[in-house]
Amino acid sequence: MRSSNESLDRAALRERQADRLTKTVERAYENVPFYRERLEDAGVDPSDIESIDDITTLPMTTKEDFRDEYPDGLFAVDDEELARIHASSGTTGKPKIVSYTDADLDVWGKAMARSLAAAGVEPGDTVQNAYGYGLFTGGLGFHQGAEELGTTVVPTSSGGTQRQIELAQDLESDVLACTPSYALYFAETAEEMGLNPRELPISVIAYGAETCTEPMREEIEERLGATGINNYGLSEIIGPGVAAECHEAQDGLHVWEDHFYPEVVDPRTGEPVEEGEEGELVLTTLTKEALPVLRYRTGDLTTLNYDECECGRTMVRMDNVTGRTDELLIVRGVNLYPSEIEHIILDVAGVAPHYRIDLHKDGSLDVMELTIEKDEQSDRSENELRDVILSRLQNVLSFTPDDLELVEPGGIARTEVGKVQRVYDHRG
Ligand code: DLL
Repeated sequence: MRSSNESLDRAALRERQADRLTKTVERAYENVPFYRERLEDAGVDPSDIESIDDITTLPMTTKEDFRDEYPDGLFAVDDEELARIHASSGTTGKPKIVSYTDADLDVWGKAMARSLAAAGVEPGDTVQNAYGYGLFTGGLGFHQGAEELGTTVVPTSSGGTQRQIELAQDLESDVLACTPSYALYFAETAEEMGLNPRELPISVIAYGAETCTEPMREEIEERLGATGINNYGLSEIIGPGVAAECHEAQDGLHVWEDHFYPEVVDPRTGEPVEEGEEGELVLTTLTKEALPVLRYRTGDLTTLNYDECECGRTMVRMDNVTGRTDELLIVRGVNLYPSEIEHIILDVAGVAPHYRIDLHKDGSLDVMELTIEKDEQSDRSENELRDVILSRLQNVLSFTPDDLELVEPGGIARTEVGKVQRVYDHRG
């Protein structure tokens, strides 16, 4: 099930984007003092926008701007027009408050319904929604989309995993919506209950909200006997429903760019990169009323791919997020992203996709400890595993940790809800 908007020819799409961008800039200029000042400083008048390429003349918005304008300095409507508030908390400071009018909720529901349809979910299916309900956009975002598509939603929220597994069996849930780490936890819990997770009725896992590498997807698909589909989004832009993979290709996430316009820039300079190069994703809302956002620096690293997709959708695809600009670890001067380390670990037979990185100081020297869980089924010796991992890290990243610890399956603490923390930086 796909709407014609998803396969518009690109010239028509660009026209629609330009028209919507002009309206968004007008709205921001007229209703948000923050944007009026920024646009004036940049010497841009909303009437200057003639094509979508003019977007590069607009000022950028950052996480700090959300914090500085807390709670509602970026809102473009009066309180009476607001229909919902969500919030996204970071590791420091105040949460980012985001808001929606009725029309925004409608766009969100439709964008999420598109995402679920792209995953192969059909009206009449049963969607067990294990994203957290509350201020987090995951729960209610998926909920609305699943209703909009005409499925039956089971709003389990996160946690209570044994009960969730029983419900999935009894209600014959076709789809499990959750973070990738929860999908694996779900499989492990089912195994502990003496069940074979592959025999559960679930055939689609709509995962998202945190990075999931290809080997981790394979593991989720293998253990649960289901198709894993990646969903991307962020509260500042709308929540989940910004981009989603199609089940036909499972090769990049179609950005719903009639509503959210993507650019990729060099994170150091903010200048657009060449087509096909990796950089920081920058998003502009094209239809939001309550919270129009111009050129938001997401901090997420990815690549855009304009090649035709086998599914027939014309909307650009973003690659899996490979890391975050603010996740860069500089260890003894070497630049490392946790995702690069994860990629290597996941490729080694005999270890599980569970790891943690601890960073300490020894005097002025950085020290890194890497802890990895062994796989239950592995018959490789610890020494052999250690040699393979260390040599791969050295070959690929020219870096090895000071200490590598292999622990028994289940040896690394699991979170039952939310996003997993992989990096513990104790360097202060
Ligand atoms: O995580 C929205 C969401 C909910 C997306 C459910 C998908 C599914 P926030 O809490 O605001 O919103 O966090 C947004 O999470 O900037 C990324 O760094 C990360 N993120 C979200 N989806 C993915 C993904 C939701 N598929 C931040 N892959 C974003 C990698 C993701 N990272």
